[in-house]
Order: sequence, then structure tokens, then C-alpha cells
Amino acid sequence: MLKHVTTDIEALQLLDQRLRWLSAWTIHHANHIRDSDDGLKVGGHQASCASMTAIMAALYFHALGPNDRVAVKPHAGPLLHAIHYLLGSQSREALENFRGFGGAQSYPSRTKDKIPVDFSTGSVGLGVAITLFASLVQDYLSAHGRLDDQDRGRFVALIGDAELDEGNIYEAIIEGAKHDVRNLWWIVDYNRQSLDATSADRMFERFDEIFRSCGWRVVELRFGKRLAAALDKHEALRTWFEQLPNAELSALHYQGGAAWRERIDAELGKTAAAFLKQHDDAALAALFTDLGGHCMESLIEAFDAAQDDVPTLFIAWTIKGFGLPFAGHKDNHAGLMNPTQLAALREAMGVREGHEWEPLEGLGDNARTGVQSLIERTRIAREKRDRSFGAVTVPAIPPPAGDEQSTQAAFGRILLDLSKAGGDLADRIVTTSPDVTVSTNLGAWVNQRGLFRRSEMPDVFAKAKIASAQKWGADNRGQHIELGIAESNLFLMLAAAGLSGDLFGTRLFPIGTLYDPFIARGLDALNYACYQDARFLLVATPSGITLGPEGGAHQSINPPLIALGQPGLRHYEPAFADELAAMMQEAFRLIDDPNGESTYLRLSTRSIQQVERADDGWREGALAGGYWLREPGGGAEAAIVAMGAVMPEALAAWEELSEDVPGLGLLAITSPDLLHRGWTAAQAARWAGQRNASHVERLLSRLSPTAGLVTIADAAPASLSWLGGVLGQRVAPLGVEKFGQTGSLAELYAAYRLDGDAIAEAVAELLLPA
Ligand SMILES: Cc1ncc(C[n+]2csc(CCOP(=O)(O)OP(=O)(O)O)c2C)c(N)n1
Ligand SMILES: [Mg+2]
Repeated sequence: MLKHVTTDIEALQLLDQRLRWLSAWTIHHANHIRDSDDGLKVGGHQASCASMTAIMAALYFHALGPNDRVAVKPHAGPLLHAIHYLLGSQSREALENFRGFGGAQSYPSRTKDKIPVDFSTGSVGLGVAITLFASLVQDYLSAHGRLDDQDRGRFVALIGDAELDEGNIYEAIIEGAKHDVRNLWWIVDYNRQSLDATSADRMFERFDEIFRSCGWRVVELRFGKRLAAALDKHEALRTWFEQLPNAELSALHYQGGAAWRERIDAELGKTAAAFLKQHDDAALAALFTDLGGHCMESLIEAFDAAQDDVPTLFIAWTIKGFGLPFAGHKDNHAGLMNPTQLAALREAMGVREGHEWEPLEGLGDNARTGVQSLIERTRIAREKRDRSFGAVTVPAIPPPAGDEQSTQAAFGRILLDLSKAGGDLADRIVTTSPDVTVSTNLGAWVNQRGLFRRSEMPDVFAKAKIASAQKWGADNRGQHIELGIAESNLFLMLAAAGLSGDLFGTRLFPIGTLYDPFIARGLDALNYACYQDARFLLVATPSGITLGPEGGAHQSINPPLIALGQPGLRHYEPAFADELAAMMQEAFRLIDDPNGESTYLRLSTRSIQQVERADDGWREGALAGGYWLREPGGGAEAAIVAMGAVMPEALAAWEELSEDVPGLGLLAITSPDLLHRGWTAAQAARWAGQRNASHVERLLSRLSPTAGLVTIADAAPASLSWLGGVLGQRVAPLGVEKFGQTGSLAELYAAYRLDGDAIAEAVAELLLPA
């Protein structure tokens, strides 16, 4: 007798089962078996996993190649771990410690998980969109001769259907259409359920239209093979089934075969009598749950048919919680099987008690061989890639000459000089901006290095000999990626380009510019970029009320506070061009350093008199967060503490007051963020037995313990007022708490109390006897 040999489809179906079991068990173990000493809910999403086990089995064990990169729907994290467990690249300990300290993370994490995670996910929508920008970065690298063809891959996003409500997805596909992005597969787990309930029916018809109009191919996998065949034979049944609203469909899936029978009988009557006769309840339930996203043959067929580079949206119909007791129930999002239900599932899957963690438990000998062989043939990378750092020696960046300069103009000049000087760093810089390239002073750089487009875009105005300061032709050698006005896309672009070393082994130095207040528009995407440890330089300009008549809605107040609370992002706010040059040099170094981070430069259009420097003594302090621009006298009773664009007011006030206030110092703050970090780090180190004062403690200890500090910044006063807490000195905080008024600088500084008078009054207040 011929021995039955498991086909790949059968092996994939078995892997689908294994993934359903292992993901459910991992979550169950964390919630019901592992000891909990704090009584906190652990959680996990058995239903969200169960809905895409077939999709992920088909992808990872069949469709994906070694260069393909995937953003996995956050709540399917346990499935990704289960896949790597089957591949031998995830440990049992990590699964046993799912959601525990150092264990497999709740949502796939590039930085914390030990398995290769291509993109972190968690905040829905962002993981989807970053794949599009990563694909653009891949095309950029290829066009610049920095990526071999054999290293190119496809970018895949596994998407929850409710995730499709996130607007950032549509911002991304609009941008993608402009850049003709390709090599994207976005696969929607269309289980028609969100967190709270079932999804609205009306939107569904629209998704395919939206994607198609952005140049995507849309492939719908609605019915599995068996269901399609049954419906082909029965037109009335098909019409009835297709018109079932989402909520009804989910409820029927939950209720099972008897409910299907009753409903069909009630609504189709005689027409369906023969059909009902041919199927018992179990057969009815099995048939109607044969949706496209659970049918291995349909999935494989669809993936195999989409091998060109056209961006493709797959809409795979599924049932949330497929195969689990709460399948289809609208409240199943965070639902957990109880121990009895879990035991029933274990039995049904042929898993022996005590053998729950065995990767191929429950498979007979023949099947096991087929499954093992498929696992071995799987082409995806098992190991995390090394991160690529140390690509470039950052050259010294000299400050641009000029007695009067603004930091924004100096930024443009520094980039221009870098471009003209050439070299590896300049060649690896890629700039990007959401339609504010010219107004943030990137123009000269773009004139030099050109706009990037895969296919040439002529500079129509130049061809017509119409005078313009800005060249605007593009080709595939360009180094500036122009984006539409969508700040979320800017941050996702920076995230993707900032992960270029990790994703493609080639370090890029991404620089993004925008107006400071609009950071808030893309804040979650910025946080997302930092969370993944993408490395970039963010240049925010102009900022504050210092932009004067341009003012109004463009004034920014709180970004320094945002930066103060944002891990992975270092805030620098220079007053002078030489500080800026030092900071840019440092920012480039940090991009390419394993222990580095991203940098946020808050700049200004205000042109100010540059200071004379006796030596380079300021530099180290400026890079550490602050330095004495005017040294205080020993044990001085007062200091002016100023940041950024208001430095001329601080200097003038210092000149005026220092005759009357002996020892008055002027402390230039260049990074409240770094000072604060240093302060808390020094405190933590003290408990570990190291007693080194932090930079800010050293700076402030030059003053008397009872000294008063007048802090001033064109930003929320809380950016600096905390300095009083370091050594217990008193503070009079000046800064901006309201915005929206236009006016000349003098008028605004007077109105918001950022001028010399305000500083004098604040100093006086602090020095008055209590
Ligand atoms: C930006 C953001 N908002 C809210 C959440 C909380 N949340 C997690 S999953 C979810 C619904 C997911 O539904 P769907 O995308 O359809 O995934 P499913 O679990 O059904 O596959 C919500 C609202 C989140 N993770 N991110
Ligand atoms: Mg859903």
C-alpha cells in the first residue's frame, strides 16, 4: 500500500492548527498557570490570534522569502512567537514568560524581543504605514547603488480590519501613490470585529475603491473553496449569505450549526430545504466558517498569483476567535478561554496533558515528516540581523561665518557646506519634509543634491527659463524626498529611513524638517519611530512666538516639554550658530552610534548677534545641556538661565543688572532634556554607590544654595522651572503660556513677558527680602 505523503497544503493546514494551539496556550499559560504576585491582569488576545493562523501559516511557511519584512498586527504577537518557536528560533522560556519581564513581548517589539521582529507594532495603523515607507527606502537605496538586487524584498503588513479606520493609513497610501511605491502586500484580517463590537457594514464597500484609486490591486478572499462551491450551486443561498450584515454573521458563527439551520429555514424556506437536508448541524457550521482567510488553498493561490511588484491589498474574510468557543462573539477581543474550555480545545487538538509546549504535539508520524520538511524549507530569516553602526566618521562641522545669524539660516548653510564639501556623510544624508522644504531652509541643499523620484520628473519652470531660486526637477539620484503635508508621514518616513541600517544593512542619515508646532500632528508616529530606535535628525523651525508677525497658529509652546518626556529623542535648542554646528555634528554621530539616539533641534528664524568666544570651553557644556555664558561670581545669589532665541534679551539684562547684582551669572541652556536625564541618572547611580554630581548639579552648585534663578525660554516655562528642584534654589519662571497673537517681536516679548523688563523684575523679586 502506498504510504500517504502529506502535501504542502496539508502540512500548512496542520501548521495552522499548531499555531492556533500554541498561541492560545501561550496566552492561557500567562494568565492561568504562571504565578502572579501582583494580581494584575496579564491579558492577551486569543481571538485576534485565532483569526489569522491560516494567513500567517501561509505567509511564513510558504510565501515569504528571506528579504521580506513584516509588520504583524499587534494582537497577533503570540502567533509570531509561535512561528519562531516552530522554527527553533524562539525559546520555550520566552513563551512561558509571555508578557513577563524579559519574556516574549505583548506586541512584537524590534528592540525587546529576541526573535527577528522587522517592525514593532502596538499603536494600530503605524505598523501598516511604515511598511510603505520602508519600501520607498528600499527603492531609494537601490537607486543609489546601495542595495543589491538579490537583497531586495517585499513589505508585508498584517492588518486588523478595525485598524483600517486609522487615518494615517490613507495619508500613507496617498503619499505612496505619488512615489509609485511597490512590493507591498497589505493583508486585512477581515474578521469584521473591532475591540468594542462588530464593524460597520457600510464602510466595507469603500475600502477597495479607496485603495484602487491609489493604484493598488485589491484581492478579496471572501469564500473558502468549499463554501464557494456550495454557494455556486445555490444562487438563493449565496444572495442570502452575501447580504447578511456583519453583526448577524458574527452572531451566527458564534451560535453554530443549529442557528444556521433555523435562520436559513426561516428565511429561505423551501428553496433551501434540500440543502439543509444534506448537511447536519456540524457540517453547516463547518461550511459557513469556510471563509477565504481560513482556507489554505485560497490563501496560497492568492499569494502565488501576486508575485509581481504591484502593491496589493488582500481582504481575507475571517472569523474572530476561529476554532475557539467564543468565535464570532462580539465581546471576544480580550476574551480568554477558561480552564475547562482550554482543556476541551486541548483534547480536540490531540494535545496530551503535560505535552502542551511540544512543538509538533498531536501530529501522527506521516504528518509530522511533512510538517517538519516544510518547516525546514521555510525561507524566512531565523536570526535577528546585526544592527549596522559605525558606517561613517563624522567630520568636524564648522559653524558658518557671520556676525548676525539665525539658527534656521545657519542650518541651511551648514547643510549646503556639507554638500559642497562632499564625502561619505553627505552622500548618506537623505532629507525629507512635508511641503516645508523651502521655508525650513533646506532649499540650498536640495538645489545641490536634487529631489528623489524613481522616474525622472522634469523641472518645468527651469526648462521654460522662468527665474526661480529653487530647482525642482527630480530623478533617482536625488537625496531629498519631498512629502505632502502630512506630518505623520514625515515621522514614518524618518522611522523607515532611520531603520535603514537595521533593515537593509546600510546606514542613512535622515534629516526631516517641519515647523515646530506641527510636531504634535505626528506625535504618535514620532513616538513610534523612537520606540523602534530609528535614528534621525529632526529639525523643527521656526518655533515659539519668536516668529513674530508670522505668528498666530504657528507659534509653538510645548514641544520642549514633549521632548523632555520622549525617550530616544534628544532635544537641543541652540542660540548661536556655533552651538548649532556642534549639535549637528553630535546628532550625526549619535545616528551612527550603537548607544546613540535621535536628535530634535528646535530652531528659530530670529537673526541674532553671535557671541565672541575666547576658546572652545563652551562646547562640551553646550553638548551636555548647558554652560555659563557669563560666569557667576562665587556663591552668587542670582542667575539668569536662558534658552534659545531669547538669548539677546538675557544678555542685555545681564549687562544691565550685573552692576547692581554682584556675581550675577548667565547660564545658557541648550538641552533641558539632557540636564534632566543627567540629574535623574546621577541620583539612580548614587544608590548604586557612585557619587558623581550630574552636569546640572555642577552648574548650579556654582551659585549660593539660596540663590534665585530667573529662567526664560520661548517655550512653556515648565521647560526650565524644574531647575529649582535640583539644589532647592528658588525660581522665577518666564516663558510662554498662551499663543496665537501676531505682532512685532518687541510687542510680543513685552506682552508675554520675555523682555529685559520682565527679567529685571523677576531678578528683583527673587532678591527682595522675604
Ligand atoms: C492607536 C490605537 N488605538 C487603540 C488601540 C486599542 N486597540 C487595540 S486592538 C483594537 C481593535 C482592533 O480591532 P482589529 O483591528 O479589527 O483587530 P482584530 O483584533 O479584530 O484582529 C483597539 C481599539 C491601539 N492598540 N492603538
Ligand atoms: Mg477585527
